[in-house]
Amino acid sequence: MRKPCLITIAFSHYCEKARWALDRAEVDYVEDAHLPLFSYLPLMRAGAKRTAPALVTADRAVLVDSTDILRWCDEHGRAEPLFPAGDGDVDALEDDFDRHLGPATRRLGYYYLLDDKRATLDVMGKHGPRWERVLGKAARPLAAAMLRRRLKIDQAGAERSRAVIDRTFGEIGERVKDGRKYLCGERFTAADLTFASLAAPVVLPEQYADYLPSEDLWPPAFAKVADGYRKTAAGKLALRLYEERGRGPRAEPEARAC
Ligand SMILES: N[C@@H](CCC(=O)N[C@@H](CS)C(=O)NCC(=O)O)C(=O)O
Repeated sequence: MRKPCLITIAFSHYCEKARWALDRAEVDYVEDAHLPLFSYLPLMRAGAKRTAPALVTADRAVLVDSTDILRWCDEHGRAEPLFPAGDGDVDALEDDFDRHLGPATRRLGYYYLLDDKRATLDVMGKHGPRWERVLGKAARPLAAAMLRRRLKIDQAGAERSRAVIDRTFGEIGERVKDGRKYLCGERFTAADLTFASLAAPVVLPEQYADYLPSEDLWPPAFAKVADGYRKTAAGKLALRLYEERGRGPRAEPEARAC
């Protein structure tokens, strides 16, 4: 029987969200990791959409959205459900993070990193098939220009994204003021997992380091922004959730094309 296969852009925070859920649910899966843009071909071949992650299950069903993968983990995995029955708050928060926080942290991360050749090359060199890394490095300026256009990565976009992140972090700070352990009470849910993984590009958890440039290559302006977010109540929550997850730099998954 084939193992479920997760097609990813290795460092994407939406892919991190899916990986976290699969790991937590103790699903025995393989990861087919790619660089941005190079991910289109394997996704298309699998019958997915153009965005990663996509999960190809053992019976060849194709899940094309990270939230669907979390729900699949609830049905097929071994962990406590991420979406407890009847808790609409979890669904609403998860959806809000997906729609607003995720695009905002991605844009801000790219805004600081894409201009920095050494940091970008460092990230690109860590995962994915060798040929993609070689070609990706050669085509870096072109790929960066395409990403900038597609994701509207410019100063105005970065400012809009900062406003979204500030608003979300502010709301979370308010929510956890009462001392609750997790976003929806005393139990870890999809809201927590989604918040922490989608916040990762701006709080830079140690456990996500394998997908980030080495710390000595962080552009100073980016390090400063991240430092500010890490000090907020929401930033502290994201870092604590990562600590609880307890995964150090991840052992290279059993890489395979799906
Ligand atoms: N709603 C989707 C969003 C996934 C997403 O935006 N993935 C990005 C990587 S962070 C992607 O594959 N982008 C490629 C593209 O849009 O062309 C999910 O939750 O899975």
